[in-house]
Amino acid sequence: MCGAGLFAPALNAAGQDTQPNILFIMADQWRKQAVGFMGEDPVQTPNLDALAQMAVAFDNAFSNNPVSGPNRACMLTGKYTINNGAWANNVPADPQDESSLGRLFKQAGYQTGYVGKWHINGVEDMVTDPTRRHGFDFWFQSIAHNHFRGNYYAPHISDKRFSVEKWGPEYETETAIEYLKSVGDKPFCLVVSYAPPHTGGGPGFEDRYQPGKPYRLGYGYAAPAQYEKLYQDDYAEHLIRPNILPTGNDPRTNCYAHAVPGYFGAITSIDEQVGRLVEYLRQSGKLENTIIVFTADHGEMMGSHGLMTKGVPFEESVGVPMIIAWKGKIAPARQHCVINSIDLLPTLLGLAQLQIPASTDGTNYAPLLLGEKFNTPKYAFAEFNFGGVGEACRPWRAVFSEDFVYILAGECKFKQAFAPEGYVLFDRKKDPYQMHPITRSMGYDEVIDRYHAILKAHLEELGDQFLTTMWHTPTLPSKPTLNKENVDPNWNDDFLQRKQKRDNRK
Ligand SMILES: [Ca+2]
Repeated sequence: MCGAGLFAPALNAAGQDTQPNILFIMADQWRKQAVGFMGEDPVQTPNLDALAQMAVAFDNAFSNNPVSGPNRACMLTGKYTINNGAWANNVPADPQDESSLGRLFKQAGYQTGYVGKWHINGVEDMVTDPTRRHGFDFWFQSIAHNHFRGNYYAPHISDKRFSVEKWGPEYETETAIEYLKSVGDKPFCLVVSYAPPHTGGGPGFEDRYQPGKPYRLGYGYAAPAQYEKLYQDDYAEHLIRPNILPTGNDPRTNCYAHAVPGYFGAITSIDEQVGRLVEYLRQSGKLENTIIVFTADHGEMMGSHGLMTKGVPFEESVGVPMIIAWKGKIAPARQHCVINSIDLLPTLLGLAQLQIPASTDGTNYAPLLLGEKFNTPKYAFAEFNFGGVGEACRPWRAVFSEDFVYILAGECKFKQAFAPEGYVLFDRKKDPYQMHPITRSMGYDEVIDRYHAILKAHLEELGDQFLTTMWHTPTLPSKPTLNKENVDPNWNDDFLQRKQKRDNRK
């Protein structure tokens, strides 16, 4: 408990003198199916299962833009891609954005901290310039995906990056707990952003490869041995989802089986670290006054439809875990309504009774979480343009409800699922594995028309010119139309030139 005089700005709209703390935990490439209580993947997450017992856990949470940088920008700003500027990996989100998690809680008098992977500061993601940290004061950034020997940048320790020989999630959790000890009784907003279960490289990955990519040892899915041992079944023989395309046991071609121990092992290891964080809050007496979020930037296909990683509109790629806990305040429940990554920011502001900027696109779900009257959104949206700058444009736009997903796609590698006109509908309840694409004259024409109109209206409202510039366009643009140009207009051109030079040397 703190006296209001210590941090008068922390008084919220209701005049409360104690603000709830925020612990925002995210992982990279963690699909929603890979949480134990969901009953889908054969994965062990006892700590998240326990967290869900004191939380609202959303079954239908969707990444807005299922690739790293873009969806991190969506989560932290509460804005759609078109409005936050991060349209591909390595394109910076506007560091001055007025709608930004760290900045808004700092302005409200919170101690703000960020531990782990960032990836929204463009090509030079190591954030040496404090004005580019979106309001986070304590800065402990992990760089790239060397999960067993992480590279870190922490200006209070060194002005240069340094590496630490330890499993990243474990080290970062220790760092986060040290930070929590340092804030004392002041309200905090801390993001802990784990880089696994995303693929990685460096020490510990020597015998790994990323299925679906050209055979190259030294990069792939991995976790400390004790966690991988939990998942040594012959997954090539026992497909974990019916929509996986079996490709045999050859490690050079197998879509997923050789990735399972590393992927699920990393998940179980992070689950243990989430447990440590929650336990610290419990022991320090802060659990009842801390809102805990667990989510991910996007999912992982893991062999479904013959695909790995993300970037596509299928359930495994866009579906993310979303657990929001506030012990004693939020009644535990499983929620089936749709929710997007951009809704987290306004929801946290709503729970803390802080003002939500007018420019925020997301919806405040706080009333739903607190059992108050709430007009539940019926639709969630997702999009994709590029993976990284300079990569092929594979754009699509999608609208989700609890019942259906309707997708429009331009040029993309999964086009076999689509009608020649570039659309597809899936019945999410009857066909959860999306093995039966629906096009016209299959009894769903009214639904197709209705969802097309909803998606079109959404794109028009945003000023997204997808329908005219990307859908059915032989020459795709080098970048999508944005309402908010990023603050370094030359940054991306410079990157493209450097990439071109590198490619020419190969
Ligand atoms: Ca990612």
